[in-house]
Amino acid sequence: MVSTTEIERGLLSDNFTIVPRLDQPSTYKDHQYQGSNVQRNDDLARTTTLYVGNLSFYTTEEQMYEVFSKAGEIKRIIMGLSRHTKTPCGFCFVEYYTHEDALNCMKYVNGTKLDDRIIRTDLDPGFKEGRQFGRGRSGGQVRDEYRQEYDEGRGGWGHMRAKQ
Ligand code: GTA
Repeated sequence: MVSTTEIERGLLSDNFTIVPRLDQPSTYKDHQYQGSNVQRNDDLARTTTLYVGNLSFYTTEEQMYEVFSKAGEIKRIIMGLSRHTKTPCGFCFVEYYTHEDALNCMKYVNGTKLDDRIIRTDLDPGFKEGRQFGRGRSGGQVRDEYRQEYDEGRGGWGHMRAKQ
């Protein structure tokens, strides 16, 4: 049974599936991460960094500060940029000062709406220079290469669909 609170907090995606276990890291693994699985789990258990996805290309750093400071004091925000144009491409990394604040963000900010989009946060083992750039062929995120639906906030059609 879906509660009103879940709908109000934006925990439901457009097709009404409940986003599961919002306070847990996803199964995402960065294929460029250099350490072992043990090291990665250790990093995640202490991390102060979150990856934030499903952002509109038009959402500003100022808006992010406003939303993410609800979970704790922010150390820095690193905007995700197109490798080619160096313009925002729909993700960012948020660093807090404490692990507890990062966990609070997973609990209370993950799944809420920003610019009418449900944002997804994921605990991240830590930012390294270069990770701020999209890895898709078009310069943006890989997921936007394969996207089949039109998404106005993320540049319209996915790159491969646009080429068809
Ligand atoms: N902590 O969930 C995440 C996450 N994501 C999605 C990206 N990053 C993340 N970090 C955390 N959690 O620093 C980070 C990356 C990098 C930056 C940009 O954001 O570590 P990217 O999105 O451009 O590239 O990264 P990434 O992450 O290397 O892409 P990946 O994992 O290959 O693919 C993303 C999605 O694209 C897949 O889940 C899938 O839905 C789709 N996809 C990929 N390949 C295919 C394919 N062949 N066919 C169909 N769909 C595909």
